Amino acid sequence: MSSMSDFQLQRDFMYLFERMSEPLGYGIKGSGENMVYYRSPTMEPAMAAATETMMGQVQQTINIQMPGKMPMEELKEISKLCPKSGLFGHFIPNHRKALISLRNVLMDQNSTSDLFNMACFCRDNQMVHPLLFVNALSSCLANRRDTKKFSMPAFYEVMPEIFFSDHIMKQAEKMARVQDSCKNRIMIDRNTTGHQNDPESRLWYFREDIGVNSHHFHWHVVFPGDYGLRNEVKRDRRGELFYYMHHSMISRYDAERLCNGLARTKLLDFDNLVIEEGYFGKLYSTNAGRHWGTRQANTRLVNLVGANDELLIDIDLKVEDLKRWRDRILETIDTGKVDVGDKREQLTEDTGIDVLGDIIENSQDSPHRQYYGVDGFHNMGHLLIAFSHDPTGKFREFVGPMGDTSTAMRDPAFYRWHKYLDDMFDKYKRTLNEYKLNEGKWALKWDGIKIESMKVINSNSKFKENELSTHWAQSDIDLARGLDFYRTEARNGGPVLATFTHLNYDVFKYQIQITNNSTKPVQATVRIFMAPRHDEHGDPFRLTIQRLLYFEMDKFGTKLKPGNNTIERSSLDSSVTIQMDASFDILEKLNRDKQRDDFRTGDDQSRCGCGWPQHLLLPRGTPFGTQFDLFAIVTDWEKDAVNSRSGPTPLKPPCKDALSFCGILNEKYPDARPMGYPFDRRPYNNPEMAQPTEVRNIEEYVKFIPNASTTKIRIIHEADVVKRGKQKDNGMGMVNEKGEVLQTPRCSSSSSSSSAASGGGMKNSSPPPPEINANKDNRGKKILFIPPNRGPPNRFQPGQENKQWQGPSAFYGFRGGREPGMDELDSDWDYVHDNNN
Ligand SMILES: [Cu+2]
Repeated sequence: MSSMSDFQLQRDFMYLFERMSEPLGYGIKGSGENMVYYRSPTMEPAMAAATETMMGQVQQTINIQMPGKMPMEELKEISKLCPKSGLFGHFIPNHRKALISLRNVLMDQNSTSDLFNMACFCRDNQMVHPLLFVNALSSCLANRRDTKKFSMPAFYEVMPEIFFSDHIMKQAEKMARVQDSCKNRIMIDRNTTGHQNDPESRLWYFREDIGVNSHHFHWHVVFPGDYGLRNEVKRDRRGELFYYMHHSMISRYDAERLCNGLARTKLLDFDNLVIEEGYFGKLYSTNAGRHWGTRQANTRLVNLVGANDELLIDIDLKVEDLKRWRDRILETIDTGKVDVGDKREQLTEDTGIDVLGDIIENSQDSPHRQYYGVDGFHNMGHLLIAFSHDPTGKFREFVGPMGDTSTAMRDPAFYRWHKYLDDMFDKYKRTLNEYKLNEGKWALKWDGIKIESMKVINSNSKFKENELSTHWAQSDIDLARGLDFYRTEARNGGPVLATFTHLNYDVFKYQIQITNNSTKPVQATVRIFMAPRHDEHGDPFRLTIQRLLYFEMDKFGTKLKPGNNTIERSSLDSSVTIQMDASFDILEKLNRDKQRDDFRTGDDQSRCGCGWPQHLLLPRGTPFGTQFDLFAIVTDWEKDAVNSRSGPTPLKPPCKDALSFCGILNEKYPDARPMGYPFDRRPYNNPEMAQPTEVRNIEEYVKFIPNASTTKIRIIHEADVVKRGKQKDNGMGMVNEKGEVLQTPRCSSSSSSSSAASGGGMKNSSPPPPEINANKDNRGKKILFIPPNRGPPNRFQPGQENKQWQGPSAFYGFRGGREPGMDELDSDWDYVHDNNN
């Protein structure tokens, strides 16, 4: 039982993620009216006194108690396994052990307040690595029942140095020392990790997207490979989700590659073991005082034999081990028999993929961990690449980005490795019978239901039907929450804003006409996928190949009345995406509402942040348009429904996760069909052919399935950047409609026309603000902030009570509309598309 109110839960735990290297009692956490002071029993008197001087501003004090039982033995062991002075890597076996151990310490706490006190104690302990702590506590909060209403602040604000390169972080540190009114927005340049002439570096915006990387981090936090047995319920179908979530990343990445004129990802070549792509991430760990490892192009993967290095302790990983585990997994796939220790068991059609996912990741649910790879085939592949720059520890180099879930997707090698794993999963899927038109458990046809037509309508009215569009957009992030020890008196705790560029798309809606020829209303599930139509040579894909490139766009429930039905659904409601993670700032605003009106806090006010980033729902496309095949199939919800507590009218899940990739905490996965249905298996044979012949393409596929449909669409990429159109001074300078800076930030309320770059007009002795990068896009135009995916002008904004538009959604119904609190944040902003250049 939780003794904390929702408000208190959010407030007390949220700031444990702010400025991770500072002790809790040092200074003040939070901002504005949310400022809090953590009063710690172990605080040194001098530090406490220094903090007391700032106490005047603080309205709330949180008292920390010493935990009843100190976990000293565990912490000693943890610090041996994962020294605080190094880097933390999720895939390093010792670090995993440390993570399990710390997570167990936290999960074992009986009450929420015990958990709080223990978390505070561990956080400030000299033996606990900050990133290890973030991993353990967020995983604990995501999985405990009593903390399910807690919303995790955006991970890129908690640990910005994992998302932004060293020179940006250096600028931020300088800016943090400057008085608030004199701060400049830091412009984060695009693509700092590769030369524009290197074709592979075209994909920087995908691989280094903060949403992509925090999605991957978050997924592994929500689905830890080792979850212990304490206080929690096994996540339903987690092995299958491991397969499906990673498979989706690969198909999504391949779509992006094709749009950029690149061939689909090649899988890791196990024979010569050379990684063609190098990677220099420029990520710096303040904690370790070192950079993450880098890798030259054409690096050969060799045995890791760790010397007595602080990181390589106990790593003894041979290439031949990896090959042996691979062979055992492939043999399991070929024979359909899985080794469970003393005997072999048949893989079944229902659970085979789940077991295989557990085996390949080597999660706690693997039927035989020792046999299929002690520390995990998948994990060890990550590690082999992550240490390939210094495999014997000769140069005392640290782990590369492939060693941690929060950084791995930046590295092109990630996709090679996961393509290899995905190919193994597909080998298994190919051993299964194809879905038939009429027979079998998951037959494709649904008699009496017919999709008459399907189209997409772009909210940007300059585009035609079935034309979708993408563009660059810019968003702001507050780096100050992750900057330790840079709080000066002058700074007074204000934000250090940085602007980054990311891909975005114009919101669109699907419009699907469905006839129900029966006499009764029925419940249906609508599944929508998309795939590129042409391969890298410009030839149309055959469906046997293209099926692997279909990525899920949405999946939702709806009711079909007898006769004609028009289903409309916004792209913002997608079951695979979430909006940008909630920043500290947004969470503070939401939490203030909770404090004011405790009764209003429903489940839907909290969010977990697991899901593909909404702004990357669509691949980039090309200026002339890239063709994609959009596909929808309507299936019988009576059969899809899962026999769980949810029942036909599901309970609201505890947070707005992307259900397709994240499921629901403590519930069964809300769709009984295999994940990726129907493209996870070979296509059926064309009934019109005398010889068994698979249908050739998607048009032929839907021809025999009246309840499915396909439409050719184009994705057009506009090189314009969406920018703000209204004059507004938010203390960060004033801009006109063209986005030109009219007025630089005011310094100490003196001359308002002083130049920020020269630092003129400042009365105090703060250092002048550092040189800011040219804040221009490649056309030399000033580009400005919009909140992700909340503009451009949207003709059919969900949430505006247009019921027709929101679409019925009995199944995923709670996803309708936007997050609470977002509307008010939006109201200050206008959005324009600049088309005049
Ligand atoms: Cu992963």
